[in-house]
Amino acid sequence: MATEVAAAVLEIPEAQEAVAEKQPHKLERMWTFWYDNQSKPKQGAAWGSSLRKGYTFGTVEEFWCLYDQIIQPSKLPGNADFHLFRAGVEPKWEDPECAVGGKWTANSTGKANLDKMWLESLMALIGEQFDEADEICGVVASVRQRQDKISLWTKTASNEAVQMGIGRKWKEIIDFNDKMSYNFHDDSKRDRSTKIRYNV
Ligand code: MGP
Repeated sequence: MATEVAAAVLEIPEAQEAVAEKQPHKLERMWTFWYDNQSKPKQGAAWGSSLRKGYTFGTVEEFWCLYDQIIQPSKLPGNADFHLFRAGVEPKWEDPECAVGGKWTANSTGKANLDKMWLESLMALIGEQFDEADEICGVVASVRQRQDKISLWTKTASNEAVQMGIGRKWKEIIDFNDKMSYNFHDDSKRDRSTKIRYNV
């Protein structure tokens, strides 16, 4: 019986469409949400001890389901971070994929702007909008007393041409009109007031 139905479905174009519509839309790669709430740090706790791994997904449908359920970065407490990273890559300088990398940072001009830049970035990542997609490690939304921000982590900091290409593209995607700067994680490890290596 099942084979008959399957055969019928295969012969009727409308039925084929209906079946196709029910299939989840697979993404090019898998992605993982992470969350770090450092609003009440435990005394003496090492950096990363409050970092939590969230859901991993691989379809458009799962993405929207998760996006609808997680709160927006604008609602996060101070000193919290939201991350979306390629599955298998941890949002840490110590991860082998990030070790010689760096990040572009866009300071937010307000909470609504933070949410908008976050969503645009998520869609750009899962939709593989960057030519140098393999260079992208992930994106982080950070709520800070001084100024909220979004950072795009990339893999090979020393490759200026690639990073400039990514920076320009990201700026366009999030519709960012201010200057955006790039830092090497290696510099951040050494010194908190990190050097700006590139600008777009
Ligand atoms: P941050 O939160 O990335 O910078 O790093 P921010 O937001 O400019 O600084 P803040 O003070 O406003 O939060 C802040 C500090 O956290 C760094 O100086 C490091 O001490 C530590 N840190 C951050 N990251 C992303 C890492 C990491 O990946 N690994 C380690 N070991 N420490 C980190």
